[in-house]
Amino acid sequence: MLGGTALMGAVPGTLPSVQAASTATAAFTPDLEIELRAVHESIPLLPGAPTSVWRYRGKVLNGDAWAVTHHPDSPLGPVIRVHRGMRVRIHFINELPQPSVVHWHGLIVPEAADGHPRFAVGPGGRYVYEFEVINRAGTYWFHPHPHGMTGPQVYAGLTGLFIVSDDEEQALGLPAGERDVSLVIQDRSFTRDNQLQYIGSGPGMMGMMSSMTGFLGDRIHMNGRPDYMLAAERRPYRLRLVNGSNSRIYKLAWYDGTPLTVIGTDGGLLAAPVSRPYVTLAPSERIELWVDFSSRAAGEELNLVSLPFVASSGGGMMGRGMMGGGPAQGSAFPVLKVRMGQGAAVSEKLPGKLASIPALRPEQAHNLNNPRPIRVTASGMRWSLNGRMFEMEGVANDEVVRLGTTEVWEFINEAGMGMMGSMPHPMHVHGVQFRVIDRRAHPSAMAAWRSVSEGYVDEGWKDTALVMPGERVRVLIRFDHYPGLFLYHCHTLEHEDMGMMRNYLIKA
Ligand SMILES: [Cu+2]
Repeated sequence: MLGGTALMGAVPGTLPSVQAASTATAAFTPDLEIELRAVHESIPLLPGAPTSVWRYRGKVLNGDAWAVTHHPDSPLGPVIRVHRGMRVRIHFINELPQPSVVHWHGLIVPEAADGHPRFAVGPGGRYVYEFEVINRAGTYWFHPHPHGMTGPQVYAGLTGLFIVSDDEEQALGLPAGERDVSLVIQDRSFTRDNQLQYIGSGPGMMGMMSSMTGFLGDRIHMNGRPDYMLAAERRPYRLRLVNGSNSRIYKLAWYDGTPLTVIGTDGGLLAAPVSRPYVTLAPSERIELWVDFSSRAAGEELNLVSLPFVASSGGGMMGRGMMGGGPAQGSAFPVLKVRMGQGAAVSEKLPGKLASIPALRPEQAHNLNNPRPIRVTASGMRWSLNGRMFEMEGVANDEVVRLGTTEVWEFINEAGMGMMGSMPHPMHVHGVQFRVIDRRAHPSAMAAWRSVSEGYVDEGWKDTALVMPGERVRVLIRFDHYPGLFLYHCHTLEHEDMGMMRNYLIKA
């Protein structure tokens, strides 16, 4: 049921033996203990019949009750809030009719707690996650990661946030409480009887298309709701934007052209704020904005939109939005409405320096002049990496890194699929936060690249880098925490489910 466990291409004798954790460890003393259930529920989302969803329900067993909150009337999972240094134990209970496992996206946790698909538990199964929060303050999230079923499970509603704070961040006095708003952006399509419509990768023409382009819905949900509106005071806000969509990339901008002030990326706050005309946000990426609503008029309405962009090079058949009937990748549409309140305007200053970012220089890499290539390839009608598909425990000789070393990896997106041309692929690496060194676009793909590149925010720590058609992205990664078998993959969930994922081994 969980796929093969063949050791094809494995490095003999190097696979670590990891005890799948079904019970708590006596030696681990948690500061926060949570129960997290994946359940089936019916929720009223649209007028008429309720919508059947799968969702996470969280509950604090031991620790501060404020650490877990739920969005009202939403299928979105809980927001878990922790402080850096806390030790967390999470009891996952799978009440779904199929296997699942939880990945803590962006968090650096031990191998057994990372949500590798080989640790998926079946219906009724349990898994205990134990880890210390060593990440910087930032916006992280969690979602299922069972092999071949991540796309449909996330789409059904299984998504939650994991927000980390730390002393340095709290000393900044950034907007807090009601003015610290997390926003999960997802696209969805519905059947006529209000049920979520999903075309996963599978047999037939539609399945084949979905496995190539990824699933694209026809309406935007914010924090799980189709009708979300942010009622804001005329004061500065901290907006944490999370792209929780299966495949859709957003090019986010204020409709009136106001530039965006970016203060954070996947791995936390930037050293200093940066300004962008728009931000490009691929599946699983996060961007934190500081938005000053104090200059807005009482009652004014603001619109955050996704601007059009060129999503493919080559034939460009993917431009037609065949999947789910939704607008094509790169189409324009409204994303979020913000309405100003009637209260008095209050201005605040954004600090010019936000965080001290640990130095990581390309010269520290042992392979600066010989980057490890991660090449997007097409194997038949499926996307693959370096010509290989996912193998549950398979890891090749060139997928082994040494604990304590720094490397340059180069994501290379030059392959096309005939009429489909080539496509954007957001590349995610588990077990690390990395820095983007540079990006280069092939002359034949400049139209696509130029249509999004001003929205890249590479100044901070990342765990996912969008690689556009014809683009090469070099990233700098230090493997300095936990040894073990971790994943790297495309975060277009239909690509990942079809095998655009590989293990890599951090060898102690
Ligand atoms: Cu992909």
